[in-house]
Formats: sequence, structure tokens, C-alpha cells
Amino acid sequence: MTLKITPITPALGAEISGVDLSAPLSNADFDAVHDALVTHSLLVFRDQDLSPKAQVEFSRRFGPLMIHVLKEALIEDQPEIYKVSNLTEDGKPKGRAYAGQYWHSDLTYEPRPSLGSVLYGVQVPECGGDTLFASTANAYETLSPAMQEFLDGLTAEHHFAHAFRGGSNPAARKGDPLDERPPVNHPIVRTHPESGRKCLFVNEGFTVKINELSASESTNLLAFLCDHMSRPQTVLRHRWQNGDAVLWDNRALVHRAVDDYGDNSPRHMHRTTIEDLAEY
Ligand SMILES: O=C(O)CCC(=O)C(=O)O
Repeated sequence: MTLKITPITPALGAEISGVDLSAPLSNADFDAVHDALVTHSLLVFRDQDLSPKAQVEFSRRFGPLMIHVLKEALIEDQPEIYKVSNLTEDGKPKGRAYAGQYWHSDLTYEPRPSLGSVLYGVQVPECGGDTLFASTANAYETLSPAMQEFLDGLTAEHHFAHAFRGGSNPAARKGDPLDERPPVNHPIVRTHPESGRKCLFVNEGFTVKINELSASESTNLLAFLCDHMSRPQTVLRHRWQNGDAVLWDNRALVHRAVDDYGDNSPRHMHRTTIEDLAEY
């Protein structure tokens, strides 16, 4: 099969055909996929038939896999797979329902956040349940030089519990292990270790505050940056088909799920999350 890469938008995303992720990729194909990820930040592989084991094996080519803090959403004998699902079995949720309905990059509340994620659509709604992705490299590059200079060197606090505070998140519920992860700090601008591009590294979901600013300066600047990151020129909307595997670069993107479907539209996805070993 010949691997073909077709860009989706100028800022981010490409569709890759000619790759079967259920079998081990040759080193040459893996290198091509890896390079395309660094260039486009997000890759769509259509019509895949991915077992949890095959998804884990493909994801592991990029680095060690992270185990999600929400243990009840993991596949029992394959805990590297986090289930995003609104299905139930014997009255119990089959995975995390309506996850990530706020802009975020995966696991920024960890001391070592994620390099990238693979989300595989096992069963997706006929209509709705899209995922939005936005380029944080493009966002940084379209700020004025004065703002770029101001941001360089600042740090922000990230906390898992933040996404569940404020009352606006329908996914919040009792029993979340909110305190299992203490707050951590990260630079708010990071240089991508492979592309060399500077990327904003704050997000609506997990970023609590910019440490060096007053409370109101921090709140307003974060609101501006999150707004700037989600301009239409910077956003790709992925419309899911069963069998889509989407690989994205958490160092260069934020994403969010769209809550426009209901419990009568089954949506069941498998996610793997790759750890980022780079120092910033
Ligand atoms: O379900 C989706 O579309 C995205 C879920 C999400 O945000 C995540 O897995 O981090």
C-alpha cells in the first residue's frame, strides 16, 4: 500500500491513507507517520479495525503510555485504553461519558503531560459528537511580537479538579478523584521539541491561573488566550466515522468534544495517551 498524506486545513490536520494500523508498521512507514504528525499535528486514519492490543502497540511506538487517573473508565486487562463512552452495561457506565467537553490538552495536570493521543471511534453517532482541535502553535505565531515577548517566561498552574469546578460542566459528578492529583506548574509557552515551533500551553479545562500575575490579570489573560486559540482559522472539526483513528499532538494542539448528541446516540471510543519525556 502507498501511504498518501492529504492536508485538511492550512493550520492543522492531514488524512493519511494506505496505512493499516492493526499490523506493525515498517520503520519507513512509521517514520513517515511520525514526520507527518510533527508537520500537521493531527492525523486521521479512516476505516481501521483496531483491537485494544493493536492500538496500544501502535501508540507505544511514540513513547511510554500513560494510565488515566479515572480507573473505572479503563479496559480491565488493557489499562492503557481509556474508554470515552455513553454506553452502559448492567446499569453501569462502560466508560467516561461526555468527556472533555471543554478545550484542553490531555493530562496537562500531570508533572509530565502527554506527547500525543490516539482516539479510535468504535461506535460513533450518525450525526453529531464531533471533536474540535485547535493549533496552539498557530495561536502563538499569530500573537503580536509584544504579546509573545510578554508571555515568554510566565508559568501557569494546572489542576485536574479545575475542569470539574464552576458548575458549567455536565460531566462533573460526585466521586471524581479530584484530589488524587495535586496542582502542577508548566511554562505557558513551550518550544515543541521536534518542530521547534513555540506553542501556547494553557487551556480552559485544567489551567487555573498564571502564577506571576494578579488574579484579575490572570483571569482576563487566560480568557483572551483561550479565545485566541479557538478562532476559526486555527480550528479543525473532525466528523467521526466508525473505524476512524485520530492521532494528535498534545504539544501543539488543544481539543474539545462537542456535546450535541444524547444518550440515544451511542458513542464509544478508545483512547491511548502517550507520555512526553521532553524537558521544557
Ligand atoms: O470524545 C471526544 O471527542 C474527545 C474526548 C477527549 O477530550 C479526550 O479524550 O481527551
